[in-house]
Amino acid sequence: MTRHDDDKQRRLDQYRVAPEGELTTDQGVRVDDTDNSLSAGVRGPSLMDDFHLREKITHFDHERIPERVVHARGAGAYGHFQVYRPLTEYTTADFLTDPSARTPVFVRFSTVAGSRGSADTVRDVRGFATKFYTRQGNFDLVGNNMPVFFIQDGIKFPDFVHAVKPEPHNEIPQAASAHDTLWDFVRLQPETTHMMMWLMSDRALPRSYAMMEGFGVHTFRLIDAQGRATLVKFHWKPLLGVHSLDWDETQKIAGKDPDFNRRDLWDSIEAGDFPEYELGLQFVPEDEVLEHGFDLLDPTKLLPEEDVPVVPVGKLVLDRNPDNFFAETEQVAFHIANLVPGIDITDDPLLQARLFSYLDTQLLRLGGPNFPQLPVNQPVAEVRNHHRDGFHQMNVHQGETSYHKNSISGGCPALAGEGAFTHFRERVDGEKIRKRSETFENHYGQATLFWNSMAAWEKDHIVAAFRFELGKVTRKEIREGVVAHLTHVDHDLAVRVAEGIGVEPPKAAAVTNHGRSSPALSQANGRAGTLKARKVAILAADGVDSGDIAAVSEALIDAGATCEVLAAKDGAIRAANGGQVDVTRALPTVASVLYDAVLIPGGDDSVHALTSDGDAVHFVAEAFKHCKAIGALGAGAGLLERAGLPANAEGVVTGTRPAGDFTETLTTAIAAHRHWTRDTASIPA
Ligand code: HDE
Repeated sequence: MTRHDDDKQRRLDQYRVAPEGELTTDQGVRVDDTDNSLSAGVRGPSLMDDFHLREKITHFDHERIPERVVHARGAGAYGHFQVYRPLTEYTTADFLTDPSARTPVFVRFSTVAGSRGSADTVRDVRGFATKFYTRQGNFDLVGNNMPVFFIQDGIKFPDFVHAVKPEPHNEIPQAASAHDTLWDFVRLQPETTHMMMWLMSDRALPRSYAMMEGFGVHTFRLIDAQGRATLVKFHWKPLLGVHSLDWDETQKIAGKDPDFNRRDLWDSIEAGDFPEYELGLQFVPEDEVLEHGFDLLDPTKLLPEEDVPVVPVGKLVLDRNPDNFFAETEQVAFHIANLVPGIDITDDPLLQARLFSYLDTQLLRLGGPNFPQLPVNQPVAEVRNHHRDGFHQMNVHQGETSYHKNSISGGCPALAGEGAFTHFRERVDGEKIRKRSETFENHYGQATLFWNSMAAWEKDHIVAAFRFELGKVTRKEIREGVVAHLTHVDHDLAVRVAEGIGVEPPKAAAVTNHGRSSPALSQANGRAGTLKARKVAILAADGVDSGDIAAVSEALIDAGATCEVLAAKDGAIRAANGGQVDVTRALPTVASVLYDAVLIPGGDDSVHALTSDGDAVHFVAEAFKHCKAIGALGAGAGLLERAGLPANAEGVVTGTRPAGDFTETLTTAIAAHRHWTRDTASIPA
């Protein structure tokens, strides 16, 4: 609280007239009716005298602020970060050198292309922006869930964003990259190829924000107490592992629950299943900037973990939902130039343009230069400077001086001494020139690396994604142009894509595949899954074996899952033993795409009813199509049969007793996330 806040509080307490909790105008005048306008007679015209009506409507008219030009759709959460050990050999940043410091953070996840009201599960990059409220000031790590970017130089950003956003003549399509202008951009801009491989991969369809990685993308610098720099790449590694949705599923979720990822984040935090990530760093000596087969200043390249390990240095926990979406998640203002002593930038030309853009965009979006005073943007470190006035100034500055140097206020605020932010002392010289560095060439090598690193099912998904996206492109020459790029990535990839989109498959490879791979890039090699944050649907009807439900759900809940009993109608159903089972949700209000797994308990009458319920049959068939674990006990197998599903397929678990083997096998099958190898949608080679 500032002195001004204290004074205000005292004034209010002293003179308080409206008993607490009563409705007032913005001027503090008590209001006794906010449902009926002041009018001349009960059926007469409304009157200008009604200052409450006018104030209420005027405020409402001005409720919206411009949405972010990119990353408009987002969800945020508070939490904390703690470093494992002092990283003093690399940096002076307090939050990275003091393991006892629990640094508060605010994280905003987002999609890039869609408008604020668009669906969460579209094919897109996800933003992963973290504001660390450190004792030395705010540090913002404004990253994405993919380690590379579409372009190398920030001057191309407006071109790229115009191409990916809905087309300007009819504003179609919303939050989708499957359209002519994006792919026209791609085919004329070979540097996008690597990122397009990521965008066509399952990384663009995260199961939840808690199950995706984050990356700083650019190379940054850590600066030690002697002013020496180490190049660094930032990574967030989710403790739940990296898992994705099925493409067909994402499109259906977009209709069934457009807030799917946002809701998951909110619900997980409310349930105490806090999303957790490790911060991982890749350290590279300053003089090795060109020693890893590419230029570390080029943001279209990644540093394979097999070449330079990602060292886990600390943990991020998201444990508190915001109180008000607008005040916090919408008004949070990230800026890549929010740096603290011990962390600095590099000359990556994409990063350099961002240094300008983020401050500029906040001035428009948040209406003036005082947005750092908004509660979500305020540092925990004290702010003292000569910035004054401007729109929405919240501070009542005291005293006569607002300039440096002054003698009237004793020279305050004084210049900071040791420990102040100092820019890395870097030698810079060169001709004034507009030219891409030759070290930024080779736009295909790492796209090939990514392709080579994928499991067979991941490759299938990438091919299917290219076919879907290019299949929506109306101009054949654009399709051909993209296939021509893909021939530089991998011949087989180019042929498979071409065959699906009516383009002549290339006869010969443009280049020989270099054969290198980076196993860490494949989700197949990721951290083993758990049941934490998994949702299991239990399909039931009158006559269900309540013992099956109780025993299996207890085991699954113990392992971290949430279980919901779904029946044709809400309320309760009758159990086979005469008891009652509470229904969590009515089947028609949900869909299998909103769950990770399905359990069909036994009970002849229950299963009989389910087999004649189209919703239930579709539910289990769709869960199978999306490669989810399905468990069926006793008569429950009858529903599998009715849906025409093989009871012996991978991830399908049947049994007679809700114990031992059955429960364990089902738990393992759910923890595996999906059984992609049984993917019925996989396309012909
Ligand atoms: Fe951003 N970006 N960006 N960006 N970006 C914005 O800032 C921009 C880039 C990223 O949740 C905007 O406050 C330019 C790379 C995230 O509030 C804007 C360039 C990466 C978020 C902007 C880039 C990002 C933004 C829109 C090329 C990954 C959401 C509203 C030079 C490393 C932050 C805003 C949030 C938001 C500009 C490239 C990530 C317009 C000019 C590369 C996660 O300032």
